[in-house]
Parts: sequence; C-alpha cells; structure tokens
Amino acid sequence: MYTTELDKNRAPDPAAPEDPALLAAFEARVAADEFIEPKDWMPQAYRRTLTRQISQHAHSEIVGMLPEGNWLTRAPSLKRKAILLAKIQDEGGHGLYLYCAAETLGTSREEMIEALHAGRAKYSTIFNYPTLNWADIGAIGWLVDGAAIMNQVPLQRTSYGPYARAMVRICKEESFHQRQGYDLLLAMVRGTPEQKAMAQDALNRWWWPSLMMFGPPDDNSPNSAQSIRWRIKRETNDELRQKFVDATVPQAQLLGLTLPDPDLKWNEARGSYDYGAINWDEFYAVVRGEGPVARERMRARRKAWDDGAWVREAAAAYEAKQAANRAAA
Ligand code: BYC
Repeated sequence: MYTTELDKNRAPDPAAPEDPALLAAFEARVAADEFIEPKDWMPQAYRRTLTRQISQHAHSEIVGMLPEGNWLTRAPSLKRKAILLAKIQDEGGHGLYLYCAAETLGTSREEMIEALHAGRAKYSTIFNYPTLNWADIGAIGWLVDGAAIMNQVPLQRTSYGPYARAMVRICKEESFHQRQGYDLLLAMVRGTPEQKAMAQDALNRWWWPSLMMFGPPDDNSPNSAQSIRWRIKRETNDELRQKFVDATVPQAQLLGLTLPDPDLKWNEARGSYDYGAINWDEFYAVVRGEGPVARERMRARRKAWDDGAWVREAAAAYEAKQAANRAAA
C-alpha cells in the first residue's frame, strides 16, 4: 500500500554474527563519506539504530502537529492561519518522508506506528508541553524549529542515503518555519505591553525544553559514540546545544526579550555563551512519558489512527482491485 519497497527477507537474522570482511568494507565506505543505500550490506546494529532514530524522528514530526493544530481555529488573522496551516502540513509531509526512509531498513510503517501507540517508541520530549497562548506558536517556530534545524543540518550528510536526502528538503522547510515563528514574535513584541508579556511568558516556558531537545549530555548519551563513528550523527548533543544557544541569544536580544537563565553569560575565552544547569530529572521524566500533556498527545494520535481506518481500508481495497485487473489483463 505504501510507496517504499519493503522486503522483509532482505533483513538478515539479527542473531547471526557479522562477516568481518563485509564489516571492514562497510566501515571503509562510511569512513570515505560514501552513502550507504538500502540494498547495501550493513551491520545489524547500524540498521537497528537508524531505524530507531529515523522512526523517532518521524513520530516527532507527526506528534509535533498536535500542539500547533490546537491553535488553527484561534489564529488571529487569515494570514497567520494560512501560514500555520502550511507549516503543519509540512510537518505531516516530513513524517511521511521519514517513515518511508525508515521502511527501506525493513520495518513497516504499521509496525512503527504500532510501537508509538503502544508506548514502546519515543518521540521528542518537546511535544509533551502544552501550548497555552498564541505566542507559544511563535516560540515553537523560533525555538523548536530553530533547534530542529541546528540538529538536522548535519543530518543532511548522515551516512544513510535515504535519511540524508529526506533531510535536505526538510531543512529547507524548517527554515521557513523558524522564520515565521520569529516574525510572529516580532509582531507581538512590537504590539501592546500585554502582547509583549505573552511573548516573554512563552519564551520562559519553551526555553529550557528546547535545550533538552538535543538529548542528554554527551557523557550520558549511550548512542552517541557509535552513531558518530558510523557518521549517522555528525556532531554531539552538547556541541549542537551550544551552537543553538550561541545563535539564539542575539535573536532574543533583538526581540527585546530576556532568556530565563540568570547564569547565561558570554565566555570570552571559549568564544561561546555559558548557560545554567539543565533540569535533567525533568527531561528523563518526560522521556518516560510523564510530560505535562503526554497522555493527551497519545490519545489524540490513537484516535486519529482509528478514525482514519476507513481510508486505509479503502486504499487497500482499491490496490487489490487494481492488482486483480492487472492480473486479468
Ligand atoms: N526526546 O544516546 P542519546 C521537529 C532519547 S521534530 C525524547 O543521546 P541519540 C518539529 C534517545 O532516543 C524534530 N527522547 O540518543 C516537528 C535515547 O533513547 P533510545 C525531532 C530523547 O539518538 C513539529 C536516549 O534518550 N528531531 O523538528 O544518539 C513541529 C539517549 O539519548 C530525546 C529528531 O528526531 C528527546 N529530546 O540522540 C516543530 C532528530 N533526546 O532511543 C518541529 C533526529 C534523547 O536509546 N534525532 N532521547 O531508547 C537525533 O538527532 C537523535 O536521535 C537525538 C538523540 C539527538 C534526538
């Protein structure tokens, strides 16, 4: 039913030992910055970690539509509504490219979605926070999409071809998302004192969760070392987090807003901003599914899946009919 070829027989037995010659050839190709393609030989652990990361990424895009979707009917003007609608549709598209990329590794989209709905698969912690006022839509675009771009630009050169190619288009669209968020906040800080206060309130609530999007600190990131070695990740969680802080501080200054971190200060020696301690207990609690609106998000996803059953059934019936016609011809 889906567009991507899925050949379950291609995936070798996960328990089988890797052939050292094949492994050495694979490592050499990765070290030479060649793309690995779906039909190429790859170690089981590479296939597993990529399926994990790409499917989590896809789930994040799809769940990420929910906090913004809440505001579609309350957008303050036709222009803002059209922009928000376009952004949410882009995110649906990103989810679909990414599910397709993950399917090329031998796991079906249905299996990935089932894992999400059963609570076995992760998605970004950021989407377990509520959108309380209109300025939150600006803060999501500016900070959440801004963090996503920082993380995803290096993924355009990730070693797995289908993931890298999906990221090229996704990054272009994320840039528009980030710009629209910043533009929205710029309009609000130039508005009434109440509007500026709403923007500050949104920044206060979204800043720390945005820093958590980059994942645990490097010394507590179990997947990083291998993913960097296999050039799946090109930069570490802390390196990307630092780049994001450095890029965002001047943008906040231009908005006339204050980042909610009393320890934030320029470090001349490092040529970077120092920032305060991140609440990792909160991060891990949200990863465990204890985020403020985690249950609501999963309820909404399961309902969308159940409500869409008739579309899947109709598409499958149509496909079966076409196949029967082809066989009869
Ligand atoms: N949230 O060893 P680590 C978007 C998990 S959506 C939840 O550092 P890794 C957008 C991690 O999975 C953009 N879980 O892992 C959409 C691992 O657990 P498992 C989403 C997290 O993979 C709509 C464990 O913690 N972007 O842009 O090396 C509207 C240890 O972590 C998080 C992506 O998905 C988290 N924040 O590095 C607006 C980017 N962080 O899997 C915007 C692609 C960590 O071992 N993903 N964990 O059970 C990545 O780049 C990497 O997977 C991460 C984590 C940097 C996120």
